[in-house]
Amino acid sequence: MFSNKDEFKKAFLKRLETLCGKRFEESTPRDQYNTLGNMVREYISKNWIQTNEQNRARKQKQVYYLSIEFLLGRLLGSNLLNLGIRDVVEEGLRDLGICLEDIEECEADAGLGNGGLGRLAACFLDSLASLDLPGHGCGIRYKHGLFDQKIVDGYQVELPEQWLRHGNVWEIRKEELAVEVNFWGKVEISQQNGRLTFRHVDSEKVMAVPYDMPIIGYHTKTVNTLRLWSAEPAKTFPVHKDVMQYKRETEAISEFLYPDDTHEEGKILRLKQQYFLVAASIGSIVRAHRRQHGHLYELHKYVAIHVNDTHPALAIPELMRILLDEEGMSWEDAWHITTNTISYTNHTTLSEALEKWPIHIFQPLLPRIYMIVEEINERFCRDLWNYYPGDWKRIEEMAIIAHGLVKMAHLAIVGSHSVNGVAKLHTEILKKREMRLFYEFEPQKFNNKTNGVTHRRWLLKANPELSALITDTIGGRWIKEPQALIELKPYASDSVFQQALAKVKQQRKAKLAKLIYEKTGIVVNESSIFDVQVKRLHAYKRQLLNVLHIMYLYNRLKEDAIFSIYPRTFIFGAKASPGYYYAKRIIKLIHSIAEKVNKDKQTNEQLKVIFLENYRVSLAEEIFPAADVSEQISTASKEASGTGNMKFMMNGAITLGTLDGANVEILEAVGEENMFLFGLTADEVLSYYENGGYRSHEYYHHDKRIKQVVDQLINGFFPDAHDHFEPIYDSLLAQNDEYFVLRDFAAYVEAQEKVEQVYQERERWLKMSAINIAHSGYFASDRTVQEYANEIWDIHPVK
Ligand code: NBG
Repeated sequence: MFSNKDEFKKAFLKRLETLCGKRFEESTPRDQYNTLGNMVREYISKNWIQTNEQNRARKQKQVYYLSIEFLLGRLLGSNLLNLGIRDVVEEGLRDLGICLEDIEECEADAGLGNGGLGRLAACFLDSLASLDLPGHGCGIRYKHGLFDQKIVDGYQVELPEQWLRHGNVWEIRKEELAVEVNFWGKVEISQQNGRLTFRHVDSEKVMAVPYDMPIIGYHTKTVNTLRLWSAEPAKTFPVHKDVMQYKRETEAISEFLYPDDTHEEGKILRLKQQYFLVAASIGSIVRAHRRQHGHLYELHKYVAIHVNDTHPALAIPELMRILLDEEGMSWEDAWHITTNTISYTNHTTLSEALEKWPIHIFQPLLPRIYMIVEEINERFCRDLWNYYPGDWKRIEEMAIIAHGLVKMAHLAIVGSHSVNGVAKLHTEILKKREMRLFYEFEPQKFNNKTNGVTHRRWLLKANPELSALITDTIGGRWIKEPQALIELKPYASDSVFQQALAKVKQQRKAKLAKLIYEKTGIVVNESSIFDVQVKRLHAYKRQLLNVLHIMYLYNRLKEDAIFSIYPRTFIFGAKASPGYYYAKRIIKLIHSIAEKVNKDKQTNEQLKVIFLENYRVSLAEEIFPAADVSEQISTASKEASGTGNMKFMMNGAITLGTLDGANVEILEAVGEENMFLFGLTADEVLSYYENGGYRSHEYYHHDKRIKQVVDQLINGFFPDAHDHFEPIYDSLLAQNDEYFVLRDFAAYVEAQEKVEQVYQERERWLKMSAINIAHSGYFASDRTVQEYANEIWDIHPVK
């Protein structure tokens, strides 16, 4: 479409006039953003159509990644980058007096996810397209993504997010491809030719309308599709219902993203969302397949359906329903096809996150689906009985339906051919504990796929300064093959490289410092250690441990005249689920300590605490490149993988962490001397949980530092907090500190002292940093997705 900047400028100006109906001189940055977005979409439309046609023509096996969340962030920058036109566009715009980064700022983050799980789905889409793999996303087009966070007097306030307010240039509404989804009603059973037939009647219909977004691969012609479904009233309104109420209830299905990834809500609207996603996605997958093949007997040879956590696990009974009721297949055939089509990833072992639906909610809403789940359960229990005759206890524990509940994880395991965890340690915990009985029954299903992140967004786009240095040093092969980053290793001790690395880090710290000043009015010392913890706020992630350590440092600086520290800036970013009161108090605590430390003339040269409001993908892209220290301090065994740890590593930050999730594999990659490890191991934690033996009181009484900081939570040290931190105090003492914060405190302080010491040994630190970058290629999602493609989905690149 344009091969140089002059062509681009011409096309841009022309497009702007036709699209916005005004001259360039009168255009706003948003007009310019929209123009550019439209140009990109137009630019890729041919490849998009061709990708689809080619997949059809070659009857290529495709994967559909079903996920209730896709945390995409902004798309303009990454699309320009993947298309290889970012530089031309940037230069052309500069000629016109426009800064590309300013235009990018006009784009709202597509925040259709909570955290790790949703962002992983977005990284996978980028990798699928970039590897020319035929793989598409299916999700929900929430009108409001994850809430916007405002901090008022140190407290979190949630505002509805409005990403669609100015429209979405990337989507195309495809009304003609709408799918009808049925809720409520009843099942009519009749006999036909000696066969039972089932009809779902008197249902309430909802129209699922797809909005397709192109997923553009890096320097390739592949353009895959993310199909997001929006809920609308069906053509025929239900007769028995008030029209306005029907409209409201229907639209509510795709109105909001549930803002919690670690708690199962058990709300009917959530179940509606799940079935809506599944029925719409499978409806359209099956329609396309039928059109091509005429029948569904070989579906599993052409289609893989991946269930991202249990939220879309109803894909199993829904596919069974179609094969049984619409295609008239036998149960055995339908089950063979279904289980060979579907695969499932588990993303957490937190028991409070495991979905269990009460029958009294499930059955009336989805009567036919419930019948099928019952039948799956009955047949499964019969198999178990044959395998473990008489072992009632085991069968009861493994049943899909038990004690009035439908257990979604059990359904997902039984109905799929592959079950995977997201890091080695996590998968081992699934096999040995959480899913032990299922592993014993069908060990061949279980496998590990260690997470990864797209280095294109998290390094190439987020950190052009470091990317340029890497390419100058080892050439550009790493961009297509991230594992080639290992070629940096010989340069880790090279002083010229180290100086250059130090320089780019400094640039990005200065940039973040500027942003911090703009957002908070606080001036941070650009040569202090940037020590960062950004992630959702959750007790198991232990932001509290970080805060207690800051309080300890503050106390010592105040009380010990000869104590001093290397200047440090502690940076936090975290949203708390709106109903998670404990987490919200931790946010307040971070603000209270920040207030004290930042205002105290005696300490604020050495210590600063920053909370960056409204942490999200676009903000993360500014933070990772500027970090020196990556805080990954969850209670061992609790963090399934973590993916922030990988983004930090890629940007040369050093991990300060526990042996949890993928930290274990980062350690395997870089070695102990290139990380700061501390704390209980997963085995130790799990053994405490099983056998008892931990008394947090002992740590409180025996360590003066601990006693002091814990007491400060309630003794008036934070005058603005009143009794607000009492629940935190109680969690540590009265409730025996479920997450071992006090147990790991001393080890954490020691590890932090080591951080400070090593940071001052500049060459050593820079070497560590370089080694981390060099080994980060393994944690690129291209590797992860390639493993899924080879070992689970059996899909192959289409060139
Ligand atoms: C999260 C885990 C993270 C993991 C991501 C992606 C959920 C339910 N789980 O540790 O907590 O990195 O999934 O796998 O969001």
